[in-house]
Amino acid sequence: MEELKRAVAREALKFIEDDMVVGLGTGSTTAYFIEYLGKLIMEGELEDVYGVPTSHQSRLLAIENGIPVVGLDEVDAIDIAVDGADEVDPQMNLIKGRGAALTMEKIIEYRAGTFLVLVDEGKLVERLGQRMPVPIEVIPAAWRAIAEEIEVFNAEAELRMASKKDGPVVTDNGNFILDARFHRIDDPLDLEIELNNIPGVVENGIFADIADVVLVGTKDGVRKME
Ligand code: ABF
Repeated sequence: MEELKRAVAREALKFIEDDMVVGLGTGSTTAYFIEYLGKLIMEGELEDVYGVPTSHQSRLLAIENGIPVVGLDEVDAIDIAVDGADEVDPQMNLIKGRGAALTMEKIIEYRAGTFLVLVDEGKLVERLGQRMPVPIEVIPAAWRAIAEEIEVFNAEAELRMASKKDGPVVTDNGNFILDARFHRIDDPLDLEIELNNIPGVVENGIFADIADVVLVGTKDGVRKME
């Protein structure tokens, strides 16, 4: 599994050129990409490449690996964003957010000229929601009200806990995460919009129709969906 992640991360480097501003995703697959990208920059193979991190985690990792980082408000545009996903359907709609960084990820990836997704073949599904719940970032005070409201969508939502002792997971933005299991997601784009219409919802982990290229690590090599 780790080898598949490394293989897609290596393949992703082919998309990066001098003078690019690169959105840096979160998670274990992207961590390899950040490591390899840092190496190319440090060795002088790539020049004037800047990273825009999607989380504290990816920011620290980028700094550690020698990638100059800038904030979203310091750049005119993002050329490419590279990130993992939890599920990918045949139309390249995604579920993301296991790392609780979905809001910043969506802000950056939506704005990127190219959004490149890195997954292993175990993430491919026929229909979104088949295996993974949809993470929803919510204003803390509203978590219970929103969890109840989500039932209207024929789903059950659970507050994500760090542990019993440490309490709920708190995002980089100071919010909570609800994990919502939907019995069936027929129209990802429609559900993405509907969920964001609930007051108190900051963002949800359905990324419908924004991926441009998906690199899939398989035992027989890296496959490209676009
Ligand atoms: C982040 O990392 C998330 O949006 C997604 O949930 C997760 C994928 O992580 P991994 O590559 O470790 O499976 O991008």
